[in-house]
Amino acid sequence: MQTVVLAAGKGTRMGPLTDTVPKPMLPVAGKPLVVHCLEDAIAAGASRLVVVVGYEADAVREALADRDWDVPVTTVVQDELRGTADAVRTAAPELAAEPFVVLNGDVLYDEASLVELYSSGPAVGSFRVDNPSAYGVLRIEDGRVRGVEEKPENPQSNLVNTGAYVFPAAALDWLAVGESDRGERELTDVLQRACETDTVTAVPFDRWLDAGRPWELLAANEWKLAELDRRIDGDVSPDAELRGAVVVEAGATVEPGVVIEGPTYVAEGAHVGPNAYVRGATALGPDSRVGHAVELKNSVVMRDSAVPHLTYLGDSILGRDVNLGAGTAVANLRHDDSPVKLTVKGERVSTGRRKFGIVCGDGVKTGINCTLNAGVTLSSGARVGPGETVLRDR
Ligand code: TTP
Repeated sequence: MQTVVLAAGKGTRMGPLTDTVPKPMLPVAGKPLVVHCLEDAIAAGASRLVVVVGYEADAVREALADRDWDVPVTTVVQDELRGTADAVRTAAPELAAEPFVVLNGDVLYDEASLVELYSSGPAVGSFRVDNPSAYGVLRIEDGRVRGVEEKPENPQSNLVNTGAYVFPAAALDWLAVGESDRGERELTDVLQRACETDTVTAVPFDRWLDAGRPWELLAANEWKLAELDRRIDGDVSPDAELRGAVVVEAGATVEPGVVIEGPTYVAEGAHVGPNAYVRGATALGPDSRVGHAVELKNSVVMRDSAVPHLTYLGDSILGRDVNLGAGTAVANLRHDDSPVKLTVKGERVSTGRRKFGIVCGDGVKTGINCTLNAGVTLSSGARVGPGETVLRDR
């Protein structure tokens, strides 16, 4: 079935990681997030893909053009982020007058459920959550979806909208919806019309992850790293030990004395060791560096970043071109054991994780012997002086 993938958003909640890199391009187990979405859609039955790009459009377009796809993939540019219905409207000239699927490009869906969606008539993917009030909740009566209520105080069910839809061909004429209360043209208004004219079913998803905030990027990496098969194409010293599902890409180097536990992904050009301890689930980006006496665990280190000596880094995300000075220590656990909080658009929000370290935007540099507290975000380009203890964002 023809498929529209929405990937134009700015990803402000993912800041500072999206200061220069669009969210669809953030790395998940060695591939951009949106590439997982496209690959899964093709595996599930997408016959052609139209990807709507907007924020930092060229980066997404180039990354998609660089790959070989089994089905035609085109991109269209949404010049202003007017909402999800407007995004699909931008793609409409590329679509045939046939039913179509819409997927959010920043969401991971489980494969079997996606296959089920592709074999359905008009449908919306649903996912069961404990806190439905934080989502769009599906209103279901007599087995039919009747609509979506955004963040209701008294949710009628705990089945939420996954942002995965099958629309009838007629929906191509319904995309010019008015603005919602939050000033956007929303696809849920198009779904509402489909519910009024067709039988729309809810397709239950076994697994679903909306990668909107930094700890969800970590979760996305955990998900996709866990699916890796061991593959060693790089230059690995016989005196290094690789345990379990470890991928070392061609052009990567692993020096003597290194222990890497899977699931871990080491991209081309990355250099690990000597004498480093890398624990899963970890993704090391292209040309990154992990040096002597570094322990690294459950983290994402993006391209050109370095953790060169004597450092502990756990449950953290480093953007591009970050350098952690020798002796930098990152806390990832509170003494009261409560979930670590992180700042999202100016508000402290629980990550729901007992263990979470730090988020560093691109180009951050820390001096020697710094201590960075759990839940600290360092803005792109931030500097931390030698010996400093950072308890709050900067
Ligand atoms: P959102 O999650 O609403 O927006 P976002 O991804 O930019 O994130 P944030 O709120 O942190 O800024 O978007 C849902 C999906 O729809 C996402 O895949 C981006 C896409 N989208 C568009 O393609 N065009 C649009 O105009 C909007 C609003 C979203």
